[in-house]
Amino acid sequence: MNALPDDIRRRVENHPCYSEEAHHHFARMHAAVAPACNIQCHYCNRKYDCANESRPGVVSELLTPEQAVKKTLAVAAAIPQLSVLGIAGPGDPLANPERTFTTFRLLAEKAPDIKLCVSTNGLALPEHVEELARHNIDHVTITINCIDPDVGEQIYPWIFWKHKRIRGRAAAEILIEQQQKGLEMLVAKGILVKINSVMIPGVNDEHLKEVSKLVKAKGAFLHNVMPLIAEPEHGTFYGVMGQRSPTPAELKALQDACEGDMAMMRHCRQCRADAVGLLGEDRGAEFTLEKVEAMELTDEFLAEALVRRIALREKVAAEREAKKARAHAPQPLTSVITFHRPSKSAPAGRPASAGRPVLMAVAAKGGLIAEHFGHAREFLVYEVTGEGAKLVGLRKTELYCSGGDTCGEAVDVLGNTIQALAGCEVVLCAKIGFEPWGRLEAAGIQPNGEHPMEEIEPACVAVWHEMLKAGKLDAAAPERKCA
Ligand code: CLF
Ligand code: SF4
Repeated sequence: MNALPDDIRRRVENHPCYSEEAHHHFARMHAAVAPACNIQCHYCNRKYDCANESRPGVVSELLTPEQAVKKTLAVAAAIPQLSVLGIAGPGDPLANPERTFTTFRLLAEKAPDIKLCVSTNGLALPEHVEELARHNIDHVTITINCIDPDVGEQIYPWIFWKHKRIRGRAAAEILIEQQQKGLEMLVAKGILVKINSVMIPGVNDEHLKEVSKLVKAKGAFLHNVMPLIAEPEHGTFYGVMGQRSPTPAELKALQDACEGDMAMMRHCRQCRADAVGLLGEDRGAEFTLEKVEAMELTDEFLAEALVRRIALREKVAAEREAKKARAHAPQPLTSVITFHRPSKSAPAGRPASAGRPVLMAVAAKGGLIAEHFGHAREFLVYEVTGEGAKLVGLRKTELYCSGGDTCGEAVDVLGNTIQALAGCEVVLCAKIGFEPWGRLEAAGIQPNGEHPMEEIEPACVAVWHEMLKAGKLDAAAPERKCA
């Protein structure tokens, strides 16, 4: 993510979606209280539910506001990293205003330290901006996929507007107008606005560059371009029609192109509307309605939980300060790496940036290289140069190793994991077994287990310098062999 102005950085520093750094330390949960939607998107089918499916619009249980608040308090007691309650569906929160705002009001009474967040398609946004501000909602996401109705009519078959169903271009025109008006009103109120856009190849991919420029000009501070998820089994229009999703390389190219204009979010996990936990680590199954209903949450218990959350936030703040101090401390002459500064270890007469950028995949946990290769469900992808390492994406994988009896069946899953890492030249992890090491090497990806429990960015830069010294960065990135 680009550097944010200080005042905004302070407002988002504990929000796992709005701050890339925060997502290593803080958790969010979604309360699935909003069943109805006032539009139809061609990529949505809210009926489909699979516990392994991570996609907006998907939930296992719909909650009443009271149930949602009890669940949030139970989660906040068990997961002290919880800093945000978001309402993101399964329909549109502002098409269910009563349920949405009742949830926010009840939670603010019981746990005022939890930030409130809402994600909307924007159709009903202008009429609710006042109420959002009244409820102290400081973070609003609007999904904006287009600013041209000709593009919009290919994404939205209809909207429900003023008691009527409106179709085609006219529907897209109204939706776009409402989204833009809502954005302007939120910015005027000082509410932080993030824009989510779904990249749909051949439909709005090129167009999203214009969207990015316009929303930035209007005061949105962060843009999250997400890949379309479309599989026939989801039963969505795009899934059934065979509309393809973008490749990781296409997504990165578009995000890079938009980045010239505004800060880009690169760590989105495209959460379910009932997601719970750190991004990328869904713990929803621990907090089913049945389990939550059986819990007794006394005032004393909740007060102790609040103390734990505050202690954790103070600890994270102190760790971040220490990390910042380390990054700015003078480096010994023998130092091998510097982060975000030119390296003193680059060969004489050659600037540290002489080599080309390298994509490195990292099996991460809590901002460290702390995950075993075989246990990683996702890899963060960094673009690394001599000056620093920048998060540019995320690759989800099936779990390669679940231990015990399944080990013998894991070969194809490993092949899929290697496919998912396409374009990466190095994979850093805490530990890796003999077989995956060999398969990765054969596919042209260098495994590296030499930086366990180290901070990600400095370790990546150190590996980059080793590659530079070994003369591996003189030529273009090698063609990947088949996994
Ligand atoms: Fe939820 Fe969205 Fe708030 Fe986050 S999710 S309402 S801003 S608390 Fe975050 Fe999930 Fe991506 Fe959304 S990772 S899908 S951006
Ligand atoms: Fe589905 Fe959200 Fe689109 Fe409504 S706005 S149709 S819930 S993706």
